[in-house]
Amino acid sequence: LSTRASGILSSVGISTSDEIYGVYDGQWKGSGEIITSTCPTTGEVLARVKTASPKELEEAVGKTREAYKVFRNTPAPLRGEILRQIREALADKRDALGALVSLEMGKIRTEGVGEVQEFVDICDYAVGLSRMMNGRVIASERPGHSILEVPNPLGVVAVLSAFNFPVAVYGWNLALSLAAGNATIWKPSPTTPLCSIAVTTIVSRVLEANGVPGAVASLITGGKETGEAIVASPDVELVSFTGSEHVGRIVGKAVQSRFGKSILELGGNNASIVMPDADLSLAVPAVFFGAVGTAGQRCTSTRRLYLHRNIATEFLERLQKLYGAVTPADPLADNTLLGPLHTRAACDTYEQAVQHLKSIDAEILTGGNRYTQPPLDVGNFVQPTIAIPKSVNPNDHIWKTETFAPILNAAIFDDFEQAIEWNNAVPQGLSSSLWTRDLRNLGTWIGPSGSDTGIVNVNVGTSGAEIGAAFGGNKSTGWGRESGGDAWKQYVRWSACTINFSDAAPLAQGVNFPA
Ligand code: UN1
Repeated sequence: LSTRASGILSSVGISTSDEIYGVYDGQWKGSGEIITSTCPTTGEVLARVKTASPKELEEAVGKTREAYKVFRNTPAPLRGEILRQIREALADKRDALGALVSLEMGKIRTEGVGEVQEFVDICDYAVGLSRMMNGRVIASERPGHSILEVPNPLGVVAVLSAFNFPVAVYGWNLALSLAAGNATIWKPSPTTPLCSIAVTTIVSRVLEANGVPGAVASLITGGKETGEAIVASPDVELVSFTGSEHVGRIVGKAVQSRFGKSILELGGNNASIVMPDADLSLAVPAVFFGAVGTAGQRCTSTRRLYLHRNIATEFLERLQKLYGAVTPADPLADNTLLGPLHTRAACDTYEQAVQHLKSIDAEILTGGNRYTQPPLDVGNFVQPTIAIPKSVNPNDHIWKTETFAPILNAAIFDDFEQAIEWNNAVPQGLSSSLWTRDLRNLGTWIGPSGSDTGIVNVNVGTSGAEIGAAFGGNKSTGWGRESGGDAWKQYVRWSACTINFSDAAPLAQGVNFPA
């Protein structure tokens, strides 16, 4: 193991020798298949992780259920106190964990650290929530009656997370789930097991120190079969899945067929619209970050750019300048803005998308190639790309497909209504962003005839949402909501309780039924 990698692994408490356990349900274990964690920058194998055998998986689900039965009786503010300690423990390791994200996933260091910060933020939020998950008292139509709406813990929450946010998305789910009194089982992406092991090590220590069963936050690394078994398990009340539309469709159906609950965070195909009155000194760098940041691997990444004819030439010139100055490099190094794609397969997908653009005679303004020369050839490096497809028809493959790579497709519009129509015409509905200083455009954009996405920004790029509002997308993005806002309400089971404290027992709606 390189000193670069071993330093980071030891700083987060991961053993740098032999094979390591990838399962935790109160105890660390793993006697199933081995998965490897590979550094996307250097190609070096970072660790070999022992995943759950089918029997261990069954056991872990059982232990998580048992843990829930204990934890649901812990008063919510005490659960909040445990979350506060988890927050402190994470914040202590913010830089080390951030570096691990950068090492294993490939995003640049500041974004890795930012992701841990996002977990810290949602813990703060959930600490507050633990004293505010209020039910309601409703006026009854019957004398001497009261109606309550009572939130109780839901059960076991499975979190199936993706490689691109290997820490924060779990954090959103864990924090709300714990505040609500549930137990979680985390099945991370098979390509980022180390991030999940490092996080679970931190969380489990806090749980154990508080005398809470560790299986309140279980971890099961593994591949497709492991995911399928968890999704199918009647012992899992809620499946929170982040990933592709293709897999999300399968997960959604499987959970629905057993009448479980699901939260789906699927594809994004996010557009920025730039109006002629926009402040380009803000809009150009924001589009640059949205499209090139995280090497285009956020579900919120900017993939479509709609420019008003009056500013299009100037905008593209300025944007191309920024693209021209980007040199891909080690994401852990200071000043790097562009790291590698996460896998080799992602480079192939990138190349196919560029090939397709060429086949439809799109103009490639910049980029379009993979880096095949040393030292970058050992990593998954590609050039950030801006293309101008000939067709502006949003139903064409190139506009309606999410490619998880730094490829930005641009088109020119003449009127705002046209741009909104293009924004809304794709299957996905995660994020969108309008650049304008005109209040009238703003009002239209956030109103009934405006953007149909779950995240609708103004003079803010498509990516990089804070945790305070609910995060999620509409249409084929899956309609799921996580993180802030009212998202916590999905992590509890609601009971409508009618209570009669009178000496009579009248029926509702005045129904007469003498006995
Ligand atoms: C994701 O890409 O799956 O808004 C989540 C953002 C981040 C979360 C992205 N806060 O870009």
